[in-house]
This record gives sequence, structure tokens and C-alpha cells, in this order.
Amino acid sequence: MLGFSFLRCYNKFYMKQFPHNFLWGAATSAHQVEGDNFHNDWWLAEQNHALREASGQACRHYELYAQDFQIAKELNHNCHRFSIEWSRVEPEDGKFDFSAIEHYRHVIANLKDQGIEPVVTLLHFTNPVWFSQKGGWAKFKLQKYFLRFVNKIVGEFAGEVKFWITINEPLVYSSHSFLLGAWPPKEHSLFKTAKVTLNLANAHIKAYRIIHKIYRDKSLNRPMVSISANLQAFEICRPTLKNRLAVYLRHKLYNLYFIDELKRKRTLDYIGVNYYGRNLADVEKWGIKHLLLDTCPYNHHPLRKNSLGWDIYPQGLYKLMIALKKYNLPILITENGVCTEDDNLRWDYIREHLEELFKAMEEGVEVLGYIYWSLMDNFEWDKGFGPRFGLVHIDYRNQKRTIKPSARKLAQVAQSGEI
Ligand code: GCO
Repeated sequence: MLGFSFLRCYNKFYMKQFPHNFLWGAATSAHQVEGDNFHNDWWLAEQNHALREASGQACRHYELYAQDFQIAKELNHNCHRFSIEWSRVEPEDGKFDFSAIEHYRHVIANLKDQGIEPVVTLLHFTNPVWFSQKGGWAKFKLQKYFLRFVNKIVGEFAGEVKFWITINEPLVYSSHSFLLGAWPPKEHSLFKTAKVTLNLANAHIKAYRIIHKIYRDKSLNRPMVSISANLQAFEICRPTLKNRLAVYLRHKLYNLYFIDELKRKRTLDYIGVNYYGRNLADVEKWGIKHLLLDTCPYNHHPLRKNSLGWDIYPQGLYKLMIALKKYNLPILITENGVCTEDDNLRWDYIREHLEELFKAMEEGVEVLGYIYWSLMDNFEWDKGFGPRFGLVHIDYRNQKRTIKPSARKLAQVAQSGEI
């Protein structure tokens, strides 16, 4: 008896109870998991050996999705984020492939049959080859092609989908593809990066309006439409003026620019947040490039790291949640995760981020859900198959899926809502 009331008391004060309708799930993107995405710009660059590794069969998720969703169900996920591959649906300009549309219809139906809410991304870094050969996102007038695809897909699936993400991490795409030269089309132009960024912002605004119009015309309940913004916790290394200015500018530009713009245009129903960790600014000399890019190359304020060397910083998630409070919009964590061979570290990462998230929720931040990146190990873009972010291990030799212990622990949290 005493033990029981002690436990009740303990639970009351120490257990963190998430709302009963909280969304729990994991994310993937088409090119990273499906395999054989022959018609996109990444595939082409991979065949030309412009990247470390080719995506090839990836996780063969295009074929094995039902098996993968069964695992998600077993892990008590009640939502799942994935992307629809534009280049499959429209492999040639204006020619839609109905078998690909049917495929995604089955994907959505499979999730819904199991009570898993689909969260659908419309653009996750890859473009049809024909679109990029016309000039891609660097050309303002080509947005119309993306909008035609949006119109088609949302027209098909409006009745089934509530959560849409128009564009995944627009600034990551524009900077990696047009400034840093790491991703196709591998350019190094500040001017084009700015143009692409503005074009993506504009494309979201128009896509948002198209999606809402389709729902209105079909007399459906209002959808929830956003982007997934990649947010980083910018911190200073040494307390210099340059470093303080750098952190201020980076936060304004990388974290808030898109959200500010889209909020101003009233084209966000929630804020999709992808968060991984800290960026430690240490600016060597004056100049915009240094202010925006320099990071501390030493181990001055050491933190645990993922296998790609990124700093793990759960407190940053709390700080960012508080910084987003001013927008007065609900937040959905659309990605948060760690690549590591150490599954204990994965669980610590998840638990600590959930604790920070909960702290922000207690302070009045409205959070709709937590979506872990990723459901399974997959193709990590220019880094290849090395980094393992998955809740589920993939043996790429035989496509065998193995659930990791961290996934089971998250499954318990998803079931009880408690941490
Ligand atoms: C991104 C993407 C994912 C990545 C993940 C890990 O943020 O780059 O949305 O495709 O795989 O973030 O880097």
C-alpha cells in the first residue's frame, strides 16, 4: 500500500505524461529508402560517379513497405512521415505514371488501415531529371511544374491525408546543391543559392494555396500544411563580438528566415521542425562568409557526437521551441535523430530530446508530435550508407530488418505517453 502510494506520488511528480493524442512516429524519404529511383537527378549523378556511393536498391522499401509499416505498427507508431517521389509520378514532363500514383495510394491506405496517420512530404531533395535539365529550382518560371505535380497528388489524396509537408529543408537543399557543391547539380554560386531559396519560398506559398483550395473545393476539413525547417542550436565558442554577431545572424537567417516569410504570407498551419544538434560558432575574421560559416575546429566545449561528428545537444531543442513560441503556431517535430553504431546512445539521445521537448510543452509550447529520423537505416545522401540513423537495422546484403532495442524503448513511450 505504502509502496503503491509512493509510486503514485513519484509518477505525479517525476513522470512526464504527453497528451493522449500526441503523434509518435518515424520518417523516411523516397530516394533514401525506396531503391531504383531511375528518373531523378540524384540517380543520374550517382551513375556518373559524382557521389561517394550510389543509392541502388537502398532498402527496397518501394517493394517492402507493407512489411516496414507492420514494424512501425509493432513499435506503436501512430503516424508515419514519408515522401512521394515526383520523378516516379511524373518520369517525363507532363506524363504521369498511374502505376506510381496507385502505389502511393496503397502506401497511404496501408498506413490508414493500421491507424497510422500519414505525414506526406512532396519534395525531399530529389527532382525529376527532365525538371533539372530545364534548369531546375534556379529558374523562377519552372516552379509551375512542381505546382502541377502538387495539384495532381493532392487532388488524388486529399481525402486521405491531413498533414502535408511541401518542401523538406529548403535552405539545406539550396546551400548543399548550389553553394557547397555537395549535391546535384553541384554548383558553387551564392547568387544561384539566393535565387533557389527565394524560388522555394515562393513555391511553398503557391503550393500552400493550391492545397487549401483543393480541400475547400472538396468540402474537406482544413489540412495542416507546412515545410520541414532544419533548425540548429547556434552557440558561441569564445565570447567575442564576432561570435555573438555570427550566432545572431545564423539564427535569424538559417532558423527563422523561412518561417518568418511564410508566416507573414499566412501559409503555415504548423511548423515542421527537423532538429539534430549544435553549431558552435567561432569566427576567425570579419567577412560575411566567415560570419555565416566558421565553426570551432577544436574540442573547446566538447559534447557527445554522432558518427558523422555532429554535436549532440538536447538543450538546444528546448531553446528552439521557446524561440518559436512567438509564432503562435503548433509545432510538429518532423525529424530528430542520431546516426550511431551505439544503440544505447540512440536511446539516450531520444530520451533526452523528449525530456527537453516536454519541458518546453510545460512552458506552453504546443507540440503535436515527435517523428524520429529514421524508421530504418538508409541512404544518407553524399555520405552513403555508412551512417545509421534507423530504429530498425538494415542488413543491405539481404535486406533483413532487425528492430533495435532503442526502438522498443521508444515504443513503450509511444504506448504509455510517459517518459
Ligand atoms: C535532412 C533530411 C534527411 C537526412 C537526415 C539526416 O535533414 O538532410 O531530411 O534526409 O537523412 O536529416 O541527415
